[in-house]
Amino acid sequence: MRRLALTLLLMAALFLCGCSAGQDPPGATPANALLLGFSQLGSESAWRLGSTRSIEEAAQRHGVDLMLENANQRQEKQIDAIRSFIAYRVDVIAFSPIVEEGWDNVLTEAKSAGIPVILVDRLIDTQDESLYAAYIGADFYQEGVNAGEYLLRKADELGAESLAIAEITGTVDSTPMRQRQLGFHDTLAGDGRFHVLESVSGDFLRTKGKECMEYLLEKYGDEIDVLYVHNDAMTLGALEVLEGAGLRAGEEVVVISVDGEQAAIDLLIEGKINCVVECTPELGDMVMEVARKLANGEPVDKVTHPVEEVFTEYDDLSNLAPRGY
Ligand code: GYE
Repeated sequence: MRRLALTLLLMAALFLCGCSAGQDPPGATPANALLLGFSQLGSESAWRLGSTRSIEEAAQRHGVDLMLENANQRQEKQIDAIRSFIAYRVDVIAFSPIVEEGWDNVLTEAKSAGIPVILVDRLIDTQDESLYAAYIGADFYQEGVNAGEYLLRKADELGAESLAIAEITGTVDSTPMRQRQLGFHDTLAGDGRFHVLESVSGDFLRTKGKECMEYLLEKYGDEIDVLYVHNDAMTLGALEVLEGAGLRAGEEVVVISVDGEQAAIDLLIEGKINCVVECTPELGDMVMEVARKLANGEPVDKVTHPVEEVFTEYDDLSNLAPRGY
């Protein structure tokens, strides 16, 4: 009798969740799925929105259960999110660190709890490399080199003897800001044709890119020959100001941007931007693959860079596929 009641109960439960034993309902992650905690740093740009979407879609594709927290540009909120993932005992933690410093304590806690950590998109500055298992993200130094190499070619084509550069950087102390700056400056160093008027931070935000451009234009006026901007969002803001001042972007001012979002590619084709260095937000699949290996105790590569391109005014972009971000 007891057995019959149990069987009936089980059948009712299976009926209610609409599935048969051993199968999961379509679209649901299996009960024993890998649980990944991901702390996104914010929503500051189309790139960042593309990054969040890439992680969400890849988690679905790979049957990974995702706990996603958005820190709205605040490091303390990222640290809180990582602590909550540890308390929840997720299988793997991934996060995009807003700045490089200040992670040792919370990552030591993750290490003590035996939870592997993946750095996504940006790096951290630490003496203890064992605090993270893997980094998946761009080679930002190379992106800066790519921007510099384009400018060398442009200067040659123009036959320019002297070019004054204004730089709008990303978030101070973040990896892309530091490395995009370094790669660019190193590439031009020693070539007497170039000098940097000033570098100001626009925090990767369109509104701040606009403010920076207002400041630069007021201070340097038409002295500015080249504008190097660390992301497309800030470039879009800066272009509003240049155009408002009657300056022809792409002609009177050479504009170099980074990311490769659709809006920037459209402006490159229109001739208002001269060079867009690609940085892809499509890291989701790589993150899920590495998370799976870590959860299984398998070895992983410490560093994985996606393949990235450079788009310039010298290229035929008529067949470029839609960017998706
Ligand atoms: O270039 C920018 C975003 O970390 C690579 O962050 C990322 C940068 C990207 O806000 O648009």
